[in-house]
Amino acid sequence: MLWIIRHVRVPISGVDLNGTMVDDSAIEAFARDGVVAVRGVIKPPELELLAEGVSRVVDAPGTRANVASRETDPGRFFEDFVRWPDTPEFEQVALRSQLPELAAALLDSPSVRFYHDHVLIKEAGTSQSTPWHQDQPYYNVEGRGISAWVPLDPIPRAGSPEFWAGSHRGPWRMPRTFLDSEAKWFPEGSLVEIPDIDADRSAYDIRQWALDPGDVVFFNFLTVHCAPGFPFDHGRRVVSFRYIDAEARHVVRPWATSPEFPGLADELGEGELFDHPLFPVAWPPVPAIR
Ligand SMILES: O=C(O)CCC(=O)C(=O)O
Repeated sequence: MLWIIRHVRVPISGVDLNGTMVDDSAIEAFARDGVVAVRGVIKPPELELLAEGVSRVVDAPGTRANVASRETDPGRFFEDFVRWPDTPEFEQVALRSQLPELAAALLDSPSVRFYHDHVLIKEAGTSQSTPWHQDQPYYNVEGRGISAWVPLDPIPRAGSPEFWAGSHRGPWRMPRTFLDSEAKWFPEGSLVEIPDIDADRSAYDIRQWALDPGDVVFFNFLTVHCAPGFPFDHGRRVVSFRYIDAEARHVVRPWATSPEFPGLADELGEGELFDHPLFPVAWPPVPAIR
C-alpha cells in the first residue's frame, strides 16, 4: 500500500499501483503546482461502470442538478452533485478504485474521506465555458482537499480544463455563479477577485492536457481553474470525485454552499471533523464487516 510506504519514509519512486505509475515527482508536482495529470488510472471496467452511473443520473437528475448553459446554447452544460448515495457505480469508483489511494498519496496524507461527486457534462457543441474559479470557497470545508477530474470521453487539448499552477498557495478568491457572475456566497468585497487571466495569459503558468478516458487530473481545492466549452462533434462526460484530508473540518456557512448539504449543520457542528456517513473514510480502506 502506497501510504504505508510513504509513511515509513521509503522513497516511492516508480511505485506501480496496479499499472498506474505515481512517483515522487508527481507528489512534488502536486505540492508545487496544485495540479497533476496521471495517465491510465481508471480501468476500462470502471469506465463502463461510470458511464452507466452517468446515464442513470442524466435520466433522473437529483435535487441539486443544474443546467449551467443558456437556452440558446447549441449544447447543454449539465451538472449534478452528491449522487453516490443512490448511484452504486459512483460509490464503487469513489471508494474502491485507485482514486482514494492516489488522493491520499498526492495530499501526502495517511487518510482521506470522500467529500462528494460532481457530474459535469458538456454536450457536443456546448459553447458555455466554465469560468476561472477555485472550488473551496463554494464548500463547507476548512482544510485540505483534492479533486480527481475523470473524463469518460476523449478530451482534445482545446476542450480540456486549464489550471493556474501555484495558485493553490494564494488567497481564497471570490466565488461567483458561473452564468451571471453573482456573489451568492461570500459577500461582495470580502475576498480577493480572480484576476482577468485571459487578458494576459502569458503572465500565468497555465497547465492543460489532452486526455484519454482513464486519465485523471488531480487538483487542489484552491487551484484556480476553468474549462472551455466543447465545440466538438462528441460530448464530454466527466465525474469529478472530491476527497478531503481526514483532518479537514466542517464550516457552518450562513449561506447555501455548493453543493448544499441540507440539515448537515444539525448533525455536524462548526469545526468538527467530517465524521459522518455522508463523508466516508475512503483511504485506508475500511475492512468489510463479516
Ligand atoms: O469540467 C468543467 O467544466 C469544470 C470542472 C471543475 O470546475 C471542477 O471539477 O471543479
